[in-house]
Amino acid sequence: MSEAPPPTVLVTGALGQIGTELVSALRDRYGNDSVIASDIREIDGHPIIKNGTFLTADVLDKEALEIIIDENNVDIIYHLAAILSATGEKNPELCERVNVGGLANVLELAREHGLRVFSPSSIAVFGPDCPNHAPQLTPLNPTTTYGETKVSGEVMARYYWEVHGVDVRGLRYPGLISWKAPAGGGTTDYAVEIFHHAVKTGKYSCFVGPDTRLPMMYMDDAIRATLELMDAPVDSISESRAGYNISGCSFSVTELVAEISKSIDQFECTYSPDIRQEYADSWPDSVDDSEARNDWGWNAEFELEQLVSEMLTNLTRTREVEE
Ligand code: NAD
Ligand code: AKB
Repeated sequence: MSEAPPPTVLVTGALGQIGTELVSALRDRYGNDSVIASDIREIDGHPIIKNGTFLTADVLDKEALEIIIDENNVDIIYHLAAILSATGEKNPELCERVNVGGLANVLELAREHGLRVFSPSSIAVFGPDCPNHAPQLTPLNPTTTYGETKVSGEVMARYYWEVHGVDVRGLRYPGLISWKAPAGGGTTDYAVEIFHHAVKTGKYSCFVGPDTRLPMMYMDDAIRATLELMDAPVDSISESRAGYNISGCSFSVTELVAEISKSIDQFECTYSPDIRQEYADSWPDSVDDSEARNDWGWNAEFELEQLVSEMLTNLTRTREVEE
């Protein structure tokens, strides 16, 4: 018997922090021709544009998305296009429009064309009334517009599953740490920027205070979680399908600095908290991911020590190549 052909996948927001790595992983798995990357912007020389099909598309333009879906017989959408917390709080109207309006277009197209969807949520769904170790099921009262859009996204996704049978799944990603692409306008960006500054100058001025502790995850774990969730049999997926908690590690800035300092002598971190401190303070310290573990076998691999080692090794190597 011949093997089934690979699905055709469309990734929106593909040039962002997650898309840069998720598109590569999907192309490794399904082949370059089966994965269409799209974004509202183009970046000259970006590996995702060089290595496969790339189309510019605004997720607010439903007709343009529909043409891409029709012309390419798309089966699955990984919908990453969004405005993150720090940029979103500066322009809440845009954040609402892109995050909620963009997802509405994707879900409606998925219903009309029988597609599966991955739609990321975030730890930003939680608010100050959530316990420090965030349970899967807890009242969701975020203080940021970004967080509200993520709660709306989970509600919309569940509705499309329950009412229209659209197989849409999502993860409440923690702050993601990676070295291949810059972080895109979020509150947790300090935990990425700190590595670039440590390698380049040995100094970093952090925009949240030393005791700030948040749930974080190395990108390799996040990509694996995404693929594992989408691979899981539909009957293993519970009512948390639109926003599974997943835990990687949890650390304070002081702990992160101490770990970096083990490799970079004299590394100096100073603190100049800004408005992003408030957003960080409204989010939990860590998350309980027992439901993801039980339903589809989730298990993180990267703790703080290994994460720091990977980041410093890779950033030092790419810096040496660039010089
Ligand atoms: P990012 O900001 O790095 O990338 C988002 C991409 O979306 C950008 O390339 C941007 O050009 C594109 N985009 C913005 N508006 C668009 C539009 N109207 N049409 C098409 N493309 C548009 O974000 P990311 O970190 O890759 O995040 C992807 C998803 O994961 C988002 O839903 C985000 O909320 C979620 N998430 C990310 C993190 C994290 O730490 N990176 C954590 C939790 C959740
Ligand atoms: C942000 O800080 O906005 C994102 C997120 C946690 O959703 N990294």
